[in-house]
Amino acid sequence: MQRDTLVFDLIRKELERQRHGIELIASENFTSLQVMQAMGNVMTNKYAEGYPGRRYYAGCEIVDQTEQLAIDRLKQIFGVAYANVQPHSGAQANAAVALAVLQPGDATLGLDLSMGGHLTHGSAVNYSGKLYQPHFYGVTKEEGLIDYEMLEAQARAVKPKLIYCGASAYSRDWDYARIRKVADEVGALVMADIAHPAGLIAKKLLNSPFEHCHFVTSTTHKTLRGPRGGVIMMHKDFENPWGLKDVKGNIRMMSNLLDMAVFPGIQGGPLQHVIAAKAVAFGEILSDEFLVYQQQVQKNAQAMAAAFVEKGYNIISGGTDNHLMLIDLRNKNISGKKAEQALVQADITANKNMVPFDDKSAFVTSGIRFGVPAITTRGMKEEHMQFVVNVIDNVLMNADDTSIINTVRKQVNEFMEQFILYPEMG
Ligand code: DSN
Repeated sequence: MQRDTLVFDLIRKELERQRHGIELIASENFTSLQVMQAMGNVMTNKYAEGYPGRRYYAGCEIVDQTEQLAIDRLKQIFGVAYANVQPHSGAQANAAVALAVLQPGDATLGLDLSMGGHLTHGSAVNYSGKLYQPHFYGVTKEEGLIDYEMLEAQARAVKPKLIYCGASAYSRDWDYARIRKVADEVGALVMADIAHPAGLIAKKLLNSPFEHCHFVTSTTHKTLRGPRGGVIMMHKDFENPWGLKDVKGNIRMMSNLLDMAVFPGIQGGPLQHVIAAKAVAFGEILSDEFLVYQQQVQKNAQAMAAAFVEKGYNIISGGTDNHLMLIDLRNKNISGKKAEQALVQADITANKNMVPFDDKSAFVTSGIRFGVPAITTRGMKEEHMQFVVNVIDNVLMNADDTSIINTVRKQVNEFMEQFILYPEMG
């Protein structure tokens, strides 16, 4: 077969793009070389429907070992009794929990997407809003903090079967214990989606959801710095509250219902090459080096937030506890859309984002979200955050001036040369 130079040339160009730019999309990161190498392997050729030791195909002895290793390492990272490493993405992990827990039409309660929540927590355009009956809580207008009183009032009013917590654009920590309290009161189960802050939670730099939430889901490619994918965990297994029984008449455990929800519920053959890469990433997360990385993520986010505040930017909630911040650009007279477009011209990538109580649509938005996991992996420290904020500010304040933006792009490209990405790739 002839080498497909067309595609490999594009892959090379993407490497160059990643090398030259400042990557501030809060949900992105750069895997280690060994995580990437583990992903491109012969396990992609293997069908392995089922779970280690109980597959529907022959020849799974080796992939059983990588999947078991991934499960064991993930359990060790978070100190949990149950882990499923097969979800192809965070959205799949969340869909599996919903399938295991809910019946069509059941009420759910999650953080509103426009307030920092996630599509899979009940958005009208997602299965979670179409199959189930979604209700929402928000953040307070004054402080931009989770409105726990609203959450509690909504829970008492709508009696959800499942309460979602976790967000994709919220820079503060969560009070999981408080959510569990009201969940118990109204008979709801709680799912924490920690896709964004999972790496910080893994190293105990943020509150742990595990003892308070029945289910915890995550992606593996954000702060966890692994390959693209999802996982589901439970601190401890428990009998399903609906009395569902197996063929022997035993009440099914939630672990069994979750496994069945992933396969055969919503997925077929697991991506065993990605699971091998997850195992490698989980090994890295167990190291002390990963603690140092996460501590740096937190320090960089705080330094960046302080530099933005200094320049008069309005950060929702006033700062950050984690790896990201959401900025309301209205006092700077530029929309999120225009800011995103201007920044990308300067090789700075970030995403427009609705802010709480936004008066603009999701396509335009009043806000922009910045995250530091990727630039921290590149090797940036607190002292580099001032440069990053200066170039962003220069672009946003001169968004229509092509010549200034071109000058900033050159400064960005030159600056990034000191943070070498994948030197082994030549
Ligand atoms: N797309 C992810 C993010 O950017 O936060 C969430 O799924």
